[in-house]
Amino acid sequence: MAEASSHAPRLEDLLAGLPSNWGRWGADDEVGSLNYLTASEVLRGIAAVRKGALFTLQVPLGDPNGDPVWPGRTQPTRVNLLDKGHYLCGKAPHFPGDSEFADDMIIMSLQGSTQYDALGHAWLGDELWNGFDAKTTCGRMSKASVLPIAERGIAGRGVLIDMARHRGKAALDRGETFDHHDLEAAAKAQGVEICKHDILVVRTGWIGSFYTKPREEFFRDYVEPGLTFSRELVAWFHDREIPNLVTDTMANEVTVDPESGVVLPLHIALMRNLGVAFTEIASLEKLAQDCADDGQWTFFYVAAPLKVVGGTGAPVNPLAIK
Ligand code: UVW
Repeated sequence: MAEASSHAPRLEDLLAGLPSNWGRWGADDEVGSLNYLTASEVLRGIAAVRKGALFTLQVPLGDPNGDPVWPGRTQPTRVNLLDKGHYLCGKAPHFPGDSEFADDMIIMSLQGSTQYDALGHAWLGDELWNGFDAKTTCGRMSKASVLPIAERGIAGRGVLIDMARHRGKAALDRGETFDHHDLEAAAKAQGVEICKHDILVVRTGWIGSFYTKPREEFFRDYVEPGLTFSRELVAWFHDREIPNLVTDTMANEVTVDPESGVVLPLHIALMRNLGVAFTEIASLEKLAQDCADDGQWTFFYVAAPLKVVGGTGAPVNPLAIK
């Protein structure tokens, strides 16, 4: 994976003077911009449902052919603990009535599938979201873990911006960037508006390409396409009060900001400072095709990651209901 240039500015300098939501929902808040998703926003989401079509947005987990996992993180490993073979070998428990069972377990990075990041997953200096001490991450996250997000759940109006389709590509290229102007232009071309408090779902085609490209090619010198940092982009997210950013990439932003050379600055500017919830590795191909077919780019988005105590993130299978 590409690393930050030695000439890259310090993030603290790059982000100086930009908006922050720390304290906005109280000193103890651990769910950040999800607070924008009030009951009326849930009803606005439900009002987007037109035909009752369901789309599940998680990628398959534990695929024997490999999962799209950030380089350096381990592939999910699912292991059978009990199956018919155990019964054939006489190594399975016998239950009165003779019923038989299969059991298994999975070992995985909590960021190793479609997932919600905890707001405390990325920090700067000694502080995470809302000013919590970075030492609260030691051992397990005792502040701004994924648990409060999981306890809360997420529901609202989702809007899909298909950046790949807008640029006439199956998938954006390695390192290809876009910003809020591009999001607005794509929305206009799609005939949809990105409204205040919308759950912003952006398709790049990148995770889709994992399933069509040779794996060595997909992972070579790993650099993802994605949103790119600018001060105006951060202000745009702040003004629109975007609660949740969902993309079909592993990190929701271009891996290395081409202007500054900083790695993943939006994890700090949006997640840590504004409290925007990040949902990554979403599977958007079927939803995007349906939206292109019927011209309806909005839907009821609903999700709840697993309630992992102290987790830095947790797998999720969001639903888009049109
Ligand atoms: C990285 O940490 C690289 O990305 P994510 O937000 O998936 O955890």
